[in-house]
Amino acid sequence: ALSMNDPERPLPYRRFEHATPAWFRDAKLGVFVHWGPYAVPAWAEPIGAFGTLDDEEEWFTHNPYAEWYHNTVRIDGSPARRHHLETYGGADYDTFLDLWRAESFDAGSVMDLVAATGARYFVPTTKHHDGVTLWDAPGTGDRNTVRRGPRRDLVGEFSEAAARRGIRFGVYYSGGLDWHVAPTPPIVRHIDDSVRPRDRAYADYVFDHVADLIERYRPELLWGDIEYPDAGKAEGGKSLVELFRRFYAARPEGVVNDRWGETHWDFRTSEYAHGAGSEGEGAWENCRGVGFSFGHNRLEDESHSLTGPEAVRHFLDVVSRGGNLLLNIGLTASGEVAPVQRRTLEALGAWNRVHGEAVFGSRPLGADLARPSERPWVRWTRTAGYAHAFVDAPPGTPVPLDADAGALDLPAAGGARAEVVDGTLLVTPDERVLAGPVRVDVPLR
Ligand code: FUL
Repeated sequence: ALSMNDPERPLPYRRFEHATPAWFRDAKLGVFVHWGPYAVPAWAEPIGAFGTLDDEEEWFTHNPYAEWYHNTVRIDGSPARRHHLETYGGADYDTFLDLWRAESFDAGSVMDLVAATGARYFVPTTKHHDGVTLWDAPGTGDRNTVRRGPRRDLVGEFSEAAARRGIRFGVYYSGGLDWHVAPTPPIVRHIDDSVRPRDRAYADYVFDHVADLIERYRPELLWGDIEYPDAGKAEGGKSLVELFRRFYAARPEGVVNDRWGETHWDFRTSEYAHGAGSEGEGAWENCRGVGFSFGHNRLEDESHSLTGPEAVRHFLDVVSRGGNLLLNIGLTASGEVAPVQRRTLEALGAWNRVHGEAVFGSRPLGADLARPSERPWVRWTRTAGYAHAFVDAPPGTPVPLDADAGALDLPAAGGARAEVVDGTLLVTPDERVLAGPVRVDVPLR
């Protein structure tokens, strides 16, 4: 995640001519799921949000990403290592694959929650850095969830549940790191080429996996992570270019993210605060967990997690800047959504049911028309004929809107208590029906 697209490096593969389909820009919200054997220990130090801590060694030694457990416990002197020794006697990582039972998992009820948020797409991990596949992937022998642990095709169950609800289905796949196929020392400082398997055999293995995902589940998003193995970068044979060809042949309206290396992408990505604010002009997506981890972390509570109103504000901030939010939940080993994460998704969904019409399918409002502000908190979107201001301020505070009164018909604004003083709209958000920002619709002149 740390050094994904370095513009200084040469472009090793042919660029694809594929315009980002409109549905992706309209979609605004997706739900991400991280689920794997790491949900059994479910242990990481909730030290903070990615992109807000400068010291990389500090990050990896105290990694708040619970899905990195297998890496963190191998770092000398890490608290996770101590925890692993004390709690599991230093057991082999694959013990967690067998202990993972998914006994309460019902893809339908997870997807009901996803649908209730208003999300238009859903992306589960199909193989994370531990290399465990959530379907019976070619070449994995019995090291997958069909043959061991849950003994179920989890990718298949997710994809069917999504299809039944009209939610687009995507797949996360870690091509860059696979700690099983190519055991490497733990990552302590940063992710660079030396920690990734790059050989032909691994490139073919990854190709067969992604080709199988495309064929079996017909995903509409390919969400790669930490690059593509280098031996498969050049055109010819089992290459990334061939995978993209197959993907777009199956799904002409599909999208791929920007983490397959320096290649074609339909959208760029940022993660928590990392890369946030510099996503650029094209389509992009910010991902983050409700808490500080993607994988379920039993050490996380409300204090580490977005509340409903915070999730709404983050969502609006992203959308007002032209992006999508891919909001992650980590399932517990039994297959449930932890109450703190469920509450946040439900609150976001409740807010979206009332205000989603000004968010989904919207576009950013030009800075020439109106400006966002932090204090009071104001963000803007635009739909046909309207600018929409979202305002979060203590009840009773007048909120001046920094907008161009020539282009926006402020006196005709509605949706909250609003009055025009000296050409500026004063909003008084005194009616808190819902937790979260209030909305003011301002007609465009
Ligand atoms: C990163 C990974 O290292 C994290 O574990 C997580 O999967 C995130 C979405 O991408 O690069």
